[in-house]
This record gives sequence, C-alpha cells and structure tokens, in this order.
Amino acid sequence: MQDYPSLFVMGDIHGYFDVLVRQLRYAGLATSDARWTGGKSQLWFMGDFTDRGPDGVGVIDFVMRLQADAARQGGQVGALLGNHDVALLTARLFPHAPTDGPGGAFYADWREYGGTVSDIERLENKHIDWLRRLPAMALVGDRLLMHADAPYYLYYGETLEAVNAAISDLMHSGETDEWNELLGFSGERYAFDDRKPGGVMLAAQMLAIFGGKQIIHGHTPIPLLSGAPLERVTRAFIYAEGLATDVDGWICKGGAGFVYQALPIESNTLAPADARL
Ligand SMILES: [Mn+2]
Repeated sequence: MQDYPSLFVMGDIHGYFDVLVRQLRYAGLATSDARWTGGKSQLWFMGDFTDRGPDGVGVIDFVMRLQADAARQGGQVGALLGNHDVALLTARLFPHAPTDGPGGAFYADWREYGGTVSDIERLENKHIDWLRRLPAMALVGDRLLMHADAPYYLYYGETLEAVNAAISDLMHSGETDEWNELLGFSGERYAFDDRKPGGVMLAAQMLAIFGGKQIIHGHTPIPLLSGAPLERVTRAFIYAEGLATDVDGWICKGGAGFVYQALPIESNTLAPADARL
C-alpha cells in the first residue's frame, strides 16, 4: 500500500474555471495561482476542458501551468482528450469543412455542442499543440483512464499504445472525414451500465484488452447513470460490479464537482452511499 501511487482524478470541467480551482484547493493539490501542492501525487483530468462554460481557455491555461509546476516538484498532472476538446480543435482548424453533424460544418457543430466563442478567440497555438498531444487513454497503476464510457476506442487499436498513436496521428492530420468520424462516436455512452445486459462484461473486456482492474471515465454525468439527484453528487460513482467509476459531476449543469482519490481497489469497495437509489 505504501508503494501505491497517490492518484487523484477530476472529471469534465467544461469551462468552469472557478469550480476547478475551488476543488483543487479543497483537495490540497493546487493554489489559485496554479502552483502544485500535491507533492509526489498524480492528478489526471478526464478531458472536456472547454465548451458550455465561460472560460475553457482559462481552464486549459491553468492545467498547463499546473502540469509544469507539478513536474518540477516530482508530481504529475495528466490530461486526457475529450470529445469537446476535439470539437474545439475542428472548429478552429477546419471551421467550414462539411460534416454530418447538427450544424453541417465543424464550426457550426461546435456551437451546437455548446462552444464558447470567446474560447476560440483566445485559443493560441500553444493551447492547440497541447490539446493535440493529449492521450485518449492512460493506464495508471491498476486504473484504466478514458474520457468516455464507450467502446469506440477499440476502433482505433487493440492496445492502449496503438489507440493513442492512432488518435495522435489523427489529431495531427487534415483528414476531416476522420475527425468527423471521431466526433460521431462522441454520442456513445452508457457502455458499462449494469442495468443493461452486457454492461459489466464490456467493462471486463475493455480491462482485459487495455489493462487495469478498474475503468475511470468522465463524459456521462453521474445522475444519468446513478439516478441520484445532482445536488447529492459529491463523489465518484462506482458501478459495473466495481469495474467502472464515473467522475463526471455535471459541473456544467451546476454540480459542485469533486476530486476523486483512487485508493487501492481492495479498499475501494462499494459503500452504501454508492448504491443506486
Ligand atoms: Mn465528453
């Protein structure tokens, strides 16, 4: 247990800079000016930094600075690529390219998905480069981190390294049909939902393929999976017989947000508060 990496996870921020800073300060991981106070811990963000909320670029800037400061102090801040991060990139890089999305072109689609105009105006090359390099998946200790509770990762490869390489290639390409295809997958969710047949098995299969003993994901707001009212969502939701953990506190809908500490799995058993209502 001493050797277990101290892993903290935060779900979809969606431009709510104040919630991000408040929760990181509360968890003892950062100051309001993006200095790392987490020591040797690791903190991972599940992607979807922008859209819906007012200050997505402020969120990206803060995470970039925190990442640099944590590295200087022996800690680590990691971040995954979320579908809204992909949508923002398409709106900036190929605004008029046609899509089969709701707006018919990438910029119009991004606005439909909740894109914040001031974000795209403030998006600099350093932010674009940073977003393009984000991994789609990560394995930290025995936790498999992925943005979405969806199986489409398998479309891009059969190992974690292959998926990340394929999506990184795509993020650096001008193949707009392929960007459009990736965004098309973003509506997929509920893949590991244990209320439907096959949910637990799919979670187990993803772990068998990509590694780890438990999936941690964002993307799907916890109330939609757990049935809990939003005002009571103050912690992660562990489900699929313990094989999956949702950390999306629906901040963009007014959720208070939280930082989830992923303790060793054997001590992370289902508490009564995690049970479905
Ligand atoms: Mn998402």
